Amino acid sequence: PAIIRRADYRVPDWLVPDIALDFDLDAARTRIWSDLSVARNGDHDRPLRLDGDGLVPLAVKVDGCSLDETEWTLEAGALVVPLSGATHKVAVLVELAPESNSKLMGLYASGGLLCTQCEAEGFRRITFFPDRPDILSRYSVKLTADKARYPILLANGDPVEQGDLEGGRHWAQWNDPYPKPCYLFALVAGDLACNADRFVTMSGREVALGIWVREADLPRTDHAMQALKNSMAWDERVYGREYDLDVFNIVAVADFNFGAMENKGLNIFNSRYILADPETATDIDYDGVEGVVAHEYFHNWSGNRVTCRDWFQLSLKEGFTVFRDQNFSADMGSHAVKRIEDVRILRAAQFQEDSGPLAHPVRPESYMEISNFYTATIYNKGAELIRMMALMLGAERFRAGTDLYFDRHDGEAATCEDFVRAMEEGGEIDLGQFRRWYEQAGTPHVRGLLSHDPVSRTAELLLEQSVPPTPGQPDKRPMAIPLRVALYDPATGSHHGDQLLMLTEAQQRFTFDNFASLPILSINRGFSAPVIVETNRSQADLAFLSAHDDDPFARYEAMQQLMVNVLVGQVAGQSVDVTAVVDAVRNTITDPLLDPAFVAEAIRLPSEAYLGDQMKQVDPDAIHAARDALQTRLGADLEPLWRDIHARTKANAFAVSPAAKGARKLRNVALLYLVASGAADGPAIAYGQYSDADNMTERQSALATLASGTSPEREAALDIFFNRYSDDALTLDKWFQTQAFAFHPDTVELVEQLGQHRAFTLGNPNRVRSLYGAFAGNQWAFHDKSGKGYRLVADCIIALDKLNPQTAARLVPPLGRWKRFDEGRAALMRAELQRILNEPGLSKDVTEQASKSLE
Ligand code: B3K
Ligand code: ZN
Repeated sequence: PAIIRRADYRVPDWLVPDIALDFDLDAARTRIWSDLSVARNGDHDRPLRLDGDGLVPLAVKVDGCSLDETEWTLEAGALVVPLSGATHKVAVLVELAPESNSKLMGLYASGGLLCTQCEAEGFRRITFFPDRPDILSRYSVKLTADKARYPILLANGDPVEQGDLEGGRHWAQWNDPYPKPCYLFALVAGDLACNADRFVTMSGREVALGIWVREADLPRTDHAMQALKNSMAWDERVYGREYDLDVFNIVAVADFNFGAMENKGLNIFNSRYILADPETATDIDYDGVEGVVAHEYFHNWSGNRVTCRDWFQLSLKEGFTVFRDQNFSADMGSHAVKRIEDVRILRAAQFQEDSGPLAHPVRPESYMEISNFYTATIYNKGAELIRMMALMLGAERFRAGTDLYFDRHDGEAATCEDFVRAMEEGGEIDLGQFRRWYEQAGTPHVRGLLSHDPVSRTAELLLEQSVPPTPGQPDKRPMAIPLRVALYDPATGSHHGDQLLMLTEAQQRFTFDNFASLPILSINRGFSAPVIVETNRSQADLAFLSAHDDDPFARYEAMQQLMVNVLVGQVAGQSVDVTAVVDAVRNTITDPLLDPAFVAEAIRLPSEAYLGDQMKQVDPDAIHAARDALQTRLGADLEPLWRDIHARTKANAFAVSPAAKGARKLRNVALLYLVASGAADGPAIAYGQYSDADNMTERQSALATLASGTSPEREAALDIFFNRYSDDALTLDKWFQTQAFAFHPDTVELVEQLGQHRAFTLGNPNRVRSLYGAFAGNQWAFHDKSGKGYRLVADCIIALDKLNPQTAARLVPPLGRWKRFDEGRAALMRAELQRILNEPGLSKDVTEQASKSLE
């Protein structure tokens, strides 16, 4: 497949200021007339080239006259029409069969609905069009369909008119006054019920809000609606940005390749990010709904009003919008806990990506298939870049920068460089060296060595940085790294203030006056930079910080590092002192001043994958054994405390408040330790929690705890869960996921059986991710040294690629981490990648991921 390069960007040959679309909708046969007004862009004689993917033009007209088949050509799917003048009208008729579109890109059917997904390149599967984000057009869309089957007809923008037709058909006309790239086009037709509400913007405009779902799901939409209204108010308050159409609609669909899509005025969501009620949604699900609703809403400005010039600029909208949704969620709940959660995700997904064969810069230089670049690097590392700029600028200048960005580029297709320049000008700061964050892949390593000179009573911090080589980038230059630090005086137990150090050289020294003795280093507070920090801090220093650091992230981090040191030491066969960890956990759970949600985060053991990341070579079995043993030890040593917490956090009635969520989080961790302790009544207590719970958070957590054991309660709870939710696809996903994630000795065999289960299907991406996605994230099971885990995932990739290449490609990266494992495992992983690549007719999506993964 061809490689697309950022350096090859050229302005479009033809612009399309206006497009009128006329859909005659039907699941088996949809006919679409598109009418484009096209304008030659610049002085050239090149023909009009309209991208198409799997389309056949049934009729082509130029300025009202039909062309015969000699007057246009099809080149690599694209319709090429020579034109003589400066402007023309071009009309094309195509026909589609949405019900047989299993890729879920373009126009497809999901559970009786017809809906679309266009980002990144799905519009070319609907009609012939220059499918690139720097072509902005005004859309007018007419939808016609059978009224009984498709009573609701929605598209972007504002509704204009509608009417009935003979033969039980009806139509609706929608116009979107804001020029937009075609990836933001959307339509939905179906039998949908509406949760209707309203919002009055800061300038007094009334907006009709609608969340559209199947009738039966209506009671599960209130949380999403509240999140939407909160988001609208937040963007006005924090960024001064208000909504700009008369209606804002969200539709939930069951079959969706990812989370949701920010189509102008008509967001389309994976139903798992809309539907929530206590019976079926965990607190994590509730937070997911809130965060994704906000994310898609915020795109209205960061993505839609200001869009991307080309797909290499994807992080312009995604990094910034993730940053915005993270801060929104923090404002809705706890800043400390949200930051810990976000860093955990960054480390789990992005750090792994950045250290493997698929590492790429936040602004990539090339791709084969753009769908493969909706990555943790573009999204989460991209958000960290914005966060660093916001930190360096300070709140006021950052706002001046974003105001300038939105005002200067409103209605345009912009670049990452445009954003950085707006930050520089609005924020009056030089970001010259900082731009390397967009260019260089790889997670920077920072070493911090603190020393003390009793004569001058000064402390000196020596900081060294290096960025590891990544594919295509063997040599790296130093980055501009903002590090928040504080030095604790062990005598007083306090520090002299938090400072922002800018590390810009490969090696740099910072001195601090007035220290009678060696202070304790608190570094990268708040996770001010997305880097890996190594220090010469002792276990005692970490224990001190785990009890006293006034930056909650640094406090959490000290605790985690304390645990990492013990576990990594054990895996390496060293004799290590576990009591420091036991003491630190005891201190944390008995500190009455701490937020229970924070406590729950701090006392959780680092994941097996994270522990693997700290080692030269990952030893999945040794890691599992060490972590399991420490969990048992903590469980047993602190057993009365876990019992007490578990009993004390039992609520009388369900609420979604931050306090209630925090209590549940802590209760679930207490249950985990209590069961891990080996106490005879552990499984019975877990089963009791499962049976008594009035909410999914406690029920699912109890199920997960049981699923990792071999008690009789395990089977009982899994059966009850299956029978209770077998009609509810979203909830049944949890049944698959819980088993795929479990630390059970037979997980590989269980996953193999679940892949054959009557309730399993490759047709639904959520179901695939619940089973194989979750399993590939279960380090111990997936990396079973038999290689069976690798084979299961490769089999799934091969089968799924024939239906849905985008979702198949997302399962490839775990197999690409072979360099991190022993030779035996590495050979097995490589063999599976090779087997995938040998498959005839493999998609571009999977080809790119698998071939890069083998390098
Ligand atoms: N912009 C979409 C993602 C589209 C993914 C296409 N493969 C959702 C989001 O980031 O908000
Ligand atoms: Zn997004």
